[in-house]
Formats: sequence, structure tokens, C-alpha cells
Amino acid sequence: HDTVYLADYAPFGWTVEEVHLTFRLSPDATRVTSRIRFAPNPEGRQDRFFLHGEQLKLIEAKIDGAPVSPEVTPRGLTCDVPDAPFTWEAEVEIAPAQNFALEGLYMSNGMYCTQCEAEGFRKITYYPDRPDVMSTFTVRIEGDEKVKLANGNPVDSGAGFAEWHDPWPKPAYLFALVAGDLVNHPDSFTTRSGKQVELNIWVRPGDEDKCAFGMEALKKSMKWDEEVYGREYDLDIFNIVAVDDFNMGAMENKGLNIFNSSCVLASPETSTDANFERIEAIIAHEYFHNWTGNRITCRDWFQLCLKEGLTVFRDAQFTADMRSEPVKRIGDVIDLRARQFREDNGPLAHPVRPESFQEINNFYTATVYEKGAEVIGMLKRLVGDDEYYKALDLYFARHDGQACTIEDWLAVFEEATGRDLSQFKRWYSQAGTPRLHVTETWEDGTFTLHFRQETPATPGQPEKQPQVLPIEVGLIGPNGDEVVETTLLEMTEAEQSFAFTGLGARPVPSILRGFSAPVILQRETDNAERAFLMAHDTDPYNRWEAGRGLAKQALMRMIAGGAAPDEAYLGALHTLLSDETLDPAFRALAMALPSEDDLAQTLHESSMTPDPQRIWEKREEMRDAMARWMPDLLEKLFHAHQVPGTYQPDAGPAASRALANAALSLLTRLDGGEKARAQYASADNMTQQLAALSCLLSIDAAKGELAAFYDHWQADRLVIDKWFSLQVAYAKPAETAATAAALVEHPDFDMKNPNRFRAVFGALSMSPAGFHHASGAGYELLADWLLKLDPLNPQTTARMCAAFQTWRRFDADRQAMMKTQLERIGAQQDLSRDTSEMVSRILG
Ligand code: DPP
Ligand code: ZN
Repeated sequence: HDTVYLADYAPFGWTVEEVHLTFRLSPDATRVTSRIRFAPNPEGRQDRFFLHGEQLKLIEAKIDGAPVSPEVTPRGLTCDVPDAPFTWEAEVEIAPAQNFALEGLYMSNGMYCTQCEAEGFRKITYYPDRPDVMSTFTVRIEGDEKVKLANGNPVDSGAGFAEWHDPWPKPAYLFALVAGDLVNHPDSFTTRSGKQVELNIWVRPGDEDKCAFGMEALKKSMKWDEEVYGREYDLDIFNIVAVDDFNMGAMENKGLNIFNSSCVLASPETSTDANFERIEAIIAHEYFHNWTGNRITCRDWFQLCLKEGLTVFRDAQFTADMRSEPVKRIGDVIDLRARQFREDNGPLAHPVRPESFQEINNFYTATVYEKGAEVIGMLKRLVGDDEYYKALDLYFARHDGQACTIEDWLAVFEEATGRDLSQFKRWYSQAGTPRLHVTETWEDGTFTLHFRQETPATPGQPEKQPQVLPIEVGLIGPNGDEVVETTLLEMTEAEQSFAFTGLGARPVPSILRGFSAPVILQRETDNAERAFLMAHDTDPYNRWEAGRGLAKQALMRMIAGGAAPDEAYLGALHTLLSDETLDPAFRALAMALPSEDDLAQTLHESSMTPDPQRIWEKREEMRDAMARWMPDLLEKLFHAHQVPGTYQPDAGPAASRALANAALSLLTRLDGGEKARAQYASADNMTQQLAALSCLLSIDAAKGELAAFYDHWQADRLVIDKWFSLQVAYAKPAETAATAAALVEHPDFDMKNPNRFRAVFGALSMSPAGFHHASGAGYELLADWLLKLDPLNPQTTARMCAAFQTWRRFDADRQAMMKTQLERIGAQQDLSRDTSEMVSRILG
């Protein structure tokens, strides 16, 4: 397979002035005719006129009305064209009902829908399918479906047809079409300049009652983007469609966002608090793309972080504003460490702006998205809020309507702030997580922090240069009072010291407040200091981090040294959980132990070989100890945080439920599931029901409830996904693979539906002790199914190969077993480009 390089970028040799498309819909033989106005591009002369096109049956092609015979290959076509503006016309046939890759035009539960990012439009018609080619689109849809939607504004409709026009030039990846017998949840929004916008969420009949929450989230997002970024919506209508079969979470197509139904449909009976929060965030994310992604797009796919890093950062700001800022930050850091650090410290490590790829779908990663967002956050900390928004205003003013690069983005910041960002730019080019080592000295009232940074080698990047690290620090005096408020230290050298003078006593430092840079902090500390920070730090993030440090230390001693659960940790946790002034959501987070994967990463980092089974057992032992240490407090928390009245998904009641349910999961270890069973029986919402079911599963006492749950919910795909996933997630490690293997025999298992496939196999690969069980059964089962899925859906297959990315961390037996499975996948005949690239990168 060919590799594409950033360094090889060249503009397309033609510009596209306008695009007209007509779709005559039919499941097995949809006809797409295109009429496209091309003109030679003075900035990009090329000899050969090449249009992308894959899996298309070309019926006819014309230039300026005269038939032509292009040279067609599996990747596209070339054709002789005039050295002047011309009109290209083509008719192709495609088969949406046979499209299981879910890229291009496909069918999901009887409806037509599209997914074009990154390179799906080439499966719809011949086109220069690259983000720097932008044009207006006019689309006519012919078919009997009740509802026919495309981008932009509706211009005409009648019996059997609908026409749409999108006045904003856009790249083909933002094209969308939907047709089906859908129903809508309508609303409207008036922009701050008084423009009336029609809003709709379109769903299959029966799902109408699950749209209200998403609609409110959309209106909040529209308002927030006006207030915080000064961005208004720019069409007469904004449509969202829920689709059951979707490879990703959602897609920001201009004026016609398409969502995985799991990321938009919500009701108290079927969605958990976590689902509600995620839906609100994804609706915001896709809406925010209208400016950061659509109005200003990417020049090429290497610049993906330009829109994704920024948009993730924006949606995180939104969630922080709508809910709790510290809780959002802590959740994001947990996620970053779990997914991005794992990627950044293994064979799949790549820069936020990669320099080459074979299949761009493989680069929709935690690094591009989440580390990309961290980079924006660091930039904002470094320049300050005012300068940040000044730079953003300049970005929108200067680049509206353009396809841009990271260089354009940084140039705007340099100009708006007068800063030189050439060293900062390394965050975009250097892969790997920097290690930040800290030591301290104290002399004559001066406290000095000595920092040293180093980034380990990553594939293709043996040597690393120092990066710009914004390090937020506060100092706390021995009596617990803050003596130096949060101060931003800007580290640029490999080694650098910062002194604080005029102090009366040696302070305790609170370093990397708010997790101000995505680094691994390495500092000698002890539990007394951690407990001190847990009690006194004014920075909620570091307060949580101190507790996590205590828990981690205690678990590491149990795993590596056979120690008993640390009573100092249990005592400190008891104190924190008893503090009724603290947000219940914060306390629920504090009660969660570091994940199995987090512990495995840490052991590996300390040159020890993680034993997934032992890690699982020690975490279980610790949770037993927690339950036995504080039964009265847990009872109290459980009862005090029950939320009376009608279910509301807001942050306040959700936080109480999170704390009560965290207490319940420990109490279940003491009461044989009595309280959980009662909660299951009386629950009137999915959060309470699922929490109770999880508790019962964890003690292997959920047989009756599991059956009842299935009977009750079998008609609801999204709830049944939860039913599949929980059984795998809560199986004992020796039974995880067998549980998954049994579930795929269930009549409701459907490998063509990515949500269902992920419900089983995502849960398998995210259960470390089960997936890495010494039998190797987990590895083999996953490989079997990835091989089955690849011919149908390469994108989801490739993404799930990442389960094997940590293979070199483990003992020789496990390594050998994983390598065997990876090689078995790699050897498959006709393996997709997606999966083949992933397997070869993981094998290294
Ligand atoms: N661009 C989508 C998103 O991240 C993913 N295809 O919103
Ligand atoms: Zn996005």
C-alpha cells in the first residue's frame, strides 16, 4: 500500500466552481449524476486531470457535453481535458445496500445515509476528494422516501424529489445526504443578530421521545458559541439525524450533522448520566465544527488536529461551563492517560500532526484529538485568555472560507500576541509523552524547583528536543495555607530552575496544577505529603491527583511487594469522603482506584513486567478493604445521596447518583447484593438500574436480573448494547473470553453494527485481566473476529486492532501469543489497507 507524505503536498491543478449532483435512489443501483464546473488553478498546474473514485460503476462521462473515455483504475480516473474552464458530467452507479464499510452512501435500517470524512465521497462519485478543493453544492434527491435531506438550505421539493443548495463552499468530506421514513423533533433558534434558524432532530419512528435533551444541548451550544467565541450560525436550517450503523460518534457535515444514534438519543429510562453528559458534549462538538472545521477547514489530512484539537478543546470548555470545571478536567485527564499516553508510549506513537500515513482513517486518534486539545490548552495558558480570544478573532477573520495548516494557525497567534512560537511548534511534530522530573531545594527563605524534561524515543523519532512546558505551581505553607498562589512557570530548556524567595518556612509545592501540560510528572514524594495536599491543596485537580498518588502507591506496594492495603490511604480516603463541603462528583472520582491499565503502564514505566491477573486481584483486594474499612460511612453516603423526585440529567443530581452508586458498589461486597437488588427492582431510570445490575454482576449474582433486563429492553438496540457489554466487562478474568464467545452466538449479535461489535469486543479488549488471560483465549477470539469483520468494515476492524498495541509490555509468553495473532491477521489474503497498516505499525 502506498504511503502519503505531508512533505509531498501539492495543490490540485484545477479549482471547482460549482457542483450539481442528482441522486436517483435505489438500494442496489443508485444512480449519481454530477455536473461540475472546473477551471485551471493558476497556483497548482498539473499535467494529468485525476479524479478519485472507488467502487463506482461509470456509466458515462462528458466534457462540455461531448462523451469522453477516461482511463479508469480502482482508485480513480484520468482524462484529457481542455486548458480552459470546462464542465465535467458523469453518471455512476453504486449499491448502498451492499456497503457494509459504512463509508460513502450506505443503508442503515432502511434509511439512506452518508459518511464522507475522510475519503468517503470518492465512493459516491468521481471527484477531487481532498479537503483543499472547496465548492458550493446543489443536490437533487429523487426517491419515494418521505424525508430527503442534504447540506445547506432547502430550495425545492415535490412528489418524489427534493433539492438543496449549500451556499458555503466546502470540501467533499462535508457532503451529506439522508433519505428515509423519518420523523422529526422540531425547534428553532434565533441568533444574536436576529436570524431565525429552523432546527430538527430526525429519527426513526418510535424514537421521537428521545430527542428533547439533544435539542436543548444544541440550543445551548449555539448560544455558547455566540457568547464565548462570537460565532453565529450561518444557514436557515440545522438538521441532525440519528443513524444506528455508524463507525464513529458523529459527523459535522455542513448543516446536516449525522450522529451515531448512541450519541444523540436520550431518555431517562434508557440513558445513563454518563450518556447524557456525552451526548451534550458531542452535540456541542459537532456544532462547534461549523466554524472550526467547516468555515475554516484543513488543507490536507495531516492538518486534522487543526479542526479536531481545537474543537475538542472548545467542547471541553463548553462542558466545563455547563457542568463542573474541575470534574470535567479530572475526567479528561483520566481519559488522556488511559488512551493517549498508552498510544504515545507504544508502537502507535505519532505526532499530533503526523507526517505520513497509508490510511488516514487510522489517524483519528487520541493523539490527534485529545493531545491536540491539550496543545490548544497550553497555548491558551501561555498567552492568557485575552490574547487567546484576540488570536481566535484574527483566525476567523483571516481564514474564513479557507483550507488551512498548523502554520497558519500559529502565525495568527504570533501576530496577535507578538510571541515566537517556533519552539512551541514542536508539540505538533514531536511524538511521545515528555517526562518531567522535579527536585527541590530550600535555603534562607528561598524555595527552588529544579526541573528536567526528557521525551523517550518513539517510532521514527530517536532524538527529541526540549518542548515548551507551561507548569502551573502553587506553594502551601506548613499550616496548610497557600503562600504562593498559582503561578505559571514557562519551561523551555532541558533543565531549568525556578526560585521563590522570601518564604518563612519550607513550603509543600503543588506542581502541574490543572494538569497544565500533558506530561508524566516524576517526583520523589511520600504519603505524608500526599495526604497533606489531599487535605489542603486549593487546586481541585491536584487535590484529586494527590489522592490518586496515594492509591497508586498503595496498590503498587500490594502488586510488587505483597503488602497489605495501606491504612494511611484508607484513612485519608475516609476523611475526604466524609467532607460534605466537597462536590459529590469529586468524591466519586476520588473513590475510583487507578485503572488496571494505568497500573500496568506504571509498572512498565518502572521496568517491571505487569501481570494483569495479579493487578486485577490486588485491585479487588483493595476494594474489599475499602468496603470493610468504612462500612458506616458508605451506608451514610449511599442513603444521604439518594436523589428524590423525578429524574433530571443535570450535573447536580448526576453527581449525587455517582457518589451513591460508588458507595453501593463497595457495599455490595458486604451485603451479598441486598441493596443493589432492591435498587434494581425500584429503579425508574437507567443510571440507577445499570449501576445496580453492575453491582450484582460483580458478585456473580445477577442471573435473574440479566434475564429480566433483556426481556424488558430487547426492542431497544442501545440498551441491549449495554446488556452485551456489561456481561463481558464484569466476567471473572478466566471467563471473559468465554463470555464474549457465548454472546456472539446470541441471535441479537450483529457484527455489521459497529455499536454491537464494540459492545462485545470493546469490552473484551478493555478488560485487561480477561483479554490478557494466560490462556491466550482473549487474543485468539479477538483476532478471529477482526478477521471476520475486516472484509466488511475495515475502519472499525483497524481501530480495534489497537487492543494489541501494548503487547511488548508483557511477559514472553503473552508477547509470543499476541505476536502470533497479529501475524495471523497480517497474513490474511486481501486484508484491508486500514488493518494492514495498523498491524504492521503495532508489530513495529
Ligand atoms: N470529524 C468527526 C468528529 O470528530 C469525526 N469524523 O467530529
Ligand atoms: Zn470533531
